[in-house]
Amino acid sequence: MHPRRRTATTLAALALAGTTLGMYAPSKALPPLTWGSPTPGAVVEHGGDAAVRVASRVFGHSGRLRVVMSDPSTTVQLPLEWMDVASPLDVSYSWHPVAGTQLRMLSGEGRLAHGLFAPGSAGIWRLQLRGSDWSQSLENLSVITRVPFAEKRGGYLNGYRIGTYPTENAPRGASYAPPPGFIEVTPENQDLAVSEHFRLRNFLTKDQFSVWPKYLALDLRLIDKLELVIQELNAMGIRAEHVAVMSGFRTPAYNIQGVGEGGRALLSRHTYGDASDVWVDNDRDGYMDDLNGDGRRDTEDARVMLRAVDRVERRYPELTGGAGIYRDNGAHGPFIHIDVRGNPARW
Ligand SMILES: [Ca+2]
Ligand SMILES: [Ca+2]
Repeated sequence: MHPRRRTATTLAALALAGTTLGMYAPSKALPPLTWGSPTPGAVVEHGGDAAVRVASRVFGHSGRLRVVMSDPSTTVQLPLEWMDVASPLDVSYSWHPVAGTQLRMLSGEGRLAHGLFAPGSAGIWRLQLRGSDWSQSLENLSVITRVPFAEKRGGYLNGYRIGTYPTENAPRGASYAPPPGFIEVTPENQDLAVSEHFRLRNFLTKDQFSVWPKYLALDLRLIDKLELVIQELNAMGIRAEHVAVMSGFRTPAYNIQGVGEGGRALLSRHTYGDASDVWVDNDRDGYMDDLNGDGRRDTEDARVMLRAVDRVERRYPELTGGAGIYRDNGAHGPFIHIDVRGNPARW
């Protein structure tokens, strides 16, 4: 037995030298590797002692994210902190499908010394790590491998209508370039928690109700921001336990139905999976709650949420985006649009 000790090493330093690491997604600008305090719930036990834990920043600024996004067969952005492991390079890993994911191939394992690579097919996975005399499953975090955007054919992906992005032939890297891929959502995995308060199905386009699987573009920065808004509201003394999502991801095919007369933008952030129309709905009656306590439920309550958005953006400029107040009409109650487009916009 090796003596118990704490090695301040990471998978990043050991196996992913030279690659960028950070929260959300590989394509984003990333902060330097830091040692944050552990997020409650982030430590995973194995027989009483955790051998490894996921770096707290994986759980977002809010500490409430529960998934990591990746693409098949690519390096997973998952910095690990070793607690009591003499030589993490000897650790092997395996991916275990969860929530209805089909195991389509046998590429779901490897050695960390070669890097941590995502499974070769789309799905939702749990990571298990194994040393010479221990193993540990990361139960509180799922890794989602997306279906690559290139698998969309003629506006459809596996029978699900997505439509066409106006920028599909534009240069890559632009903020309005198409999303890198789509989450495959099935009846079995639609309730997967992407964070403490939100599930995959909350963000699905509201059409093609009988078509499965469905496909979803989702930017985890949006989820992190929504969780931070909930935290900020509670810090302001306004109870926020449940936030209803009226609209999250909208396929281009669905979105274009409301362009012009419907007031939607052709390049709506909703089609990129980084926008949402939401309200606080603690009583779950489908209508904005009275957040300012004036006995009415109207745009003033949405403005309370806007104040929380402003405060979140001041603290985390990288989550800056659009926010707009909408009044009730015959089809919906008052709500606020929140996105993470990268530049400030208010309406
Ligand atoms: Ca309500
Ligand atoms: Ca009110």
